[in-house]
Amino acid sequence: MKPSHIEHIGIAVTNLEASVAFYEKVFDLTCYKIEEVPEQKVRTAFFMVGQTKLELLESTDPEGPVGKFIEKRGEGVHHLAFAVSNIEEQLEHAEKQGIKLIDSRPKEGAEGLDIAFLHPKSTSGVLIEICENKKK
Ligand code: CMX
Repeated sequence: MKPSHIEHIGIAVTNLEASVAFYEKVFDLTCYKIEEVPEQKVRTAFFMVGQTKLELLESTDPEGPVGKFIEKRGEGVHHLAFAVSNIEEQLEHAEKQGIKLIDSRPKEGAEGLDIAFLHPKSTSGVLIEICENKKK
């Protein structure tokens, strides 16, 4: 699998509005969108830093992935997302290489992307999302 670029960096936060204000005030960045993703049990906020996208993630359910992450580790970097082509093929390829998949098939994520996660236990401790924009 060869990603074309880092699509975004996901950061878990406890209070989305407070964190948006932090990035806007301290770094003079502009939040261009806030979107809830019910399937992932999160509300998200997006910024561009040059060509790199930051995704802030606030949990909407303590039992969701970000809720559990914050409970265990507190706020911080949550995942790295790689942009790929042919996401289904990439998942198949990763599985053949012995990578544990969290999602064996893509789901719909924020910004209309098809997304799937690889388990951090088989990726050196980093939760990796692969994603594809099929609408462009
Ligand atoms: N990064 C690195 N390690 C992580 C992690 C993360 N974000 N989240 C959990 N882990 C670690 C746990 O600490 C645990 O480690 P230890 O066993 O050493 O304590 C280990 O992974 C296993 O966790 P688990 O028992 O399998 O399961 P959890 O219930 O904690 O779930 C995970 C972990 C990654 C499977 C779950 O968070 C998941 O399915 N994530 C994918 C979906 C997601 O994260 N969605 C939110 C973002 C959506 C978006 O971007 O829109």
